[in-house]
Amino acid sequence: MRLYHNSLSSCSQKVRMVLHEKNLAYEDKLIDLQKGEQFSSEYISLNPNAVVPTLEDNGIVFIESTLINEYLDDAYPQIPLKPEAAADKHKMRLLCKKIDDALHPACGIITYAIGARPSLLTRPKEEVDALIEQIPSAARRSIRRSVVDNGVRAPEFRDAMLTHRSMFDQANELLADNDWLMGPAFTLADCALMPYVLRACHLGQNAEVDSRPNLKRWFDAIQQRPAFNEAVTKWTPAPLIAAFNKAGQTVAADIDEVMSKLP
Ligand SMILES: N[C@@H](CCC(=O)N[C@@H](CS)C(=O)NCC(=O)O)C(=O)O
Repeated sequence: MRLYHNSLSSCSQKVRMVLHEKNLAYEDKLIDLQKGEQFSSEYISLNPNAVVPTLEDNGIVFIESTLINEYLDDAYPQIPLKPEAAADKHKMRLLCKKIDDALHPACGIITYAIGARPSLLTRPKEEVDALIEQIPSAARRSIRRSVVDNGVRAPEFRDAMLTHRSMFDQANELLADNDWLMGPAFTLADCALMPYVLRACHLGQNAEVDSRPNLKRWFDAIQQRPAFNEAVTKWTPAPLIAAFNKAGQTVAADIDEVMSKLP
């Protein structure tokens, strides 16, 4: 099995978490997103969306992190990470779909607006423009431009923060009577949400987690799992996280102002 991934990418963290929870061995190939390695013709022939992760198993290529995790759970069922009942599986998939459809793009926005922007602004504008120009989807290109140009004052930023808040509220409720999102058992849904809670903290938004006690308890518990260390901690570059956190402190007052405005 070979995983094409990036150390900090949320979707890569989510797949690595499942691989380690299931004790599955894999080779890995790092894709440097800041250098634009995702746009190489060799990589695009594996993943036409020019995003990580991509998994190769038995000569077959799998893309889309949620579907990769479903594949892993079906192909390697020894340590199951899905609930048993069909209706519970649907409930889990609905939550994973919401994370993919709403939270993932919102996370890209807050990551670029807070964390990645300061270093992008030190690079020649033509170089950054050329990088953005290669994003295959016009909608994603336009959001990326807006966020790199305007940071937390980009019109997309406020909505992205509100999406995080509403998703974190939903998780906090689900966790009121349960250790894990789908009940007493740890599932793919926990692996799916974890990277976004982690990213909010890396970007200095810890208050979004600390103010939701059930979510905080869940996040503390997931960080104690051996798989978290293998899938996340070992891949997390401390200097970059320190820079993200500092960037979060620098724009804290701007974020407060943007978030306090009426819609
Ligand atoms: N729906 C895709 C999304 C993958 C995705 O957006 N990956 C990001 C990193 S988390 C990426 O590769 N971005 C490349 C870029 O920003 O150019 C999945 O779940 O695999």
